[in-house]
Amino acid sequence: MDKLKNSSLVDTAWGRKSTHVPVWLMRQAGRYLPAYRKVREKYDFLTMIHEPELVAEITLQPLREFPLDAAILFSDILVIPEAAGTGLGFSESGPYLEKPLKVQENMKGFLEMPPDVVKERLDYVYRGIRHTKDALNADVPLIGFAGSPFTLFVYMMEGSSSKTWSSVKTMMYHNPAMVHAALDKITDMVTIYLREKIQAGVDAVQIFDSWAGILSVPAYFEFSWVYMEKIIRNLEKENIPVFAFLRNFHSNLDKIAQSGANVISLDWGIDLKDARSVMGERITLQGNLDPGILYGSASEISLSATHILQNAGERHIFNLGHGIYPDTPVDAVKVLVDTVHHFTRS
Ligand code: 1CP
Repeated sequence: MDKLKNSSLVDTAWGRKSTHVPVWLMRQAGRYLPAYRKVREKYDFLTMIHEPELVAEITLQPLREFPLDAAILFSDILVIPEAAGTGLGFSESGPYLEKPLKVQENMKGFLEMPPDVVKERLDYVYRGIRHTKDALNADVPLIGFAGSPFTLFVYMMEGSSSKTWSSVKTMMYHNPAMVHAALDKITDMVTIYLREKIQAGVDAVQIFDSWAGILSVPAYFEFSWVYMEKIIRNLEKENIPVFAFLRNFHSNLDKIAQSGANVISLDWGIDLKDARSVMGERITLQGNLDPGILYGSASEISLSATHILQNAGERHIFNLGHGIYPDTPVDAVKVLVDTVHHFTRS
């Protein structure tokens, strides 16, 4: 495994000068790519994330199409719940957990579980990382990731996406002590998991708080952000950049900027100029193109991307505000990556 050579992504994350604005895309490995769909015809999703050779292959696919500045490991945030005994299935409408924690006995079993089950049971992920690093050019960093404790808790309680999140909210507002006990356990699991991923070779980690936006502002700080901060602190000594992605949460960004994360990734609900003005210059911002703009014309894509590039400030990693949609035209992604790479600040 070669050591990572000069990377614009890692440099920008640490606030060092870089020759260009780095760009990668959330869900860059996925269904919009014909090469992905071809593999997917042969294997189901769960087999694909469990097989290290397939993980490496799919992680590399988008880099063969576009000169992206990072690879993100092909995997899923739901591997932690699976390792914690919830079971993981995949249907037409997406992934689901077979034994959600809203069932009392399942919660009891979970709270008694040692957090280091994520070491052995997720060995296939760490093997996938080693395979991928062997196949990846030495100048392209590999991003590892996990779901935030709250986002994982939401899936673990409900079993799948929900409109009202009634199981989660009922427990939050009736038995907050139990919610905090579960969040503490997930925080320990995520910490151990990310340390193992770093050990296996990832060059940066992103924590996905995809369900941040379902909470009120005070509830967000009580049930999610404290645990994000704890993980960020736990990873301080690892000496690799930590990214935090918050979906649909744009409040108290001055406080969010103080967490110790190197990079805060935001969705398109806020202009990065506004985010920058409250967060200051000493943090890297990532984002935040509406993935729906990739349905637009080449000139619209360039114009929208340039607006973001001009407003984000020096410390900026270009990305979408959330994952790329499965029916995105491949040519639109080419236009986007080219626009970012040709941009020079005036
Ligand atoms: O082929 C298929 O049908 C599978 C689709 C798919 C893919 C390609 C899923 C199911 N997961 C993934 C890969 C994935 N998931 C990656 C790979 C690396 C990359 O970005 O290229 C990553 C980082 C994730 C992370 C993930 N999974 C998140 C956090 C990011 C986000 O989108 O907010 C979440 C919430 C999940 C759960 C999940 N897995 C898959 C789906 C469709 C979902 C969403 C379920 C739902 O809430 O309805």
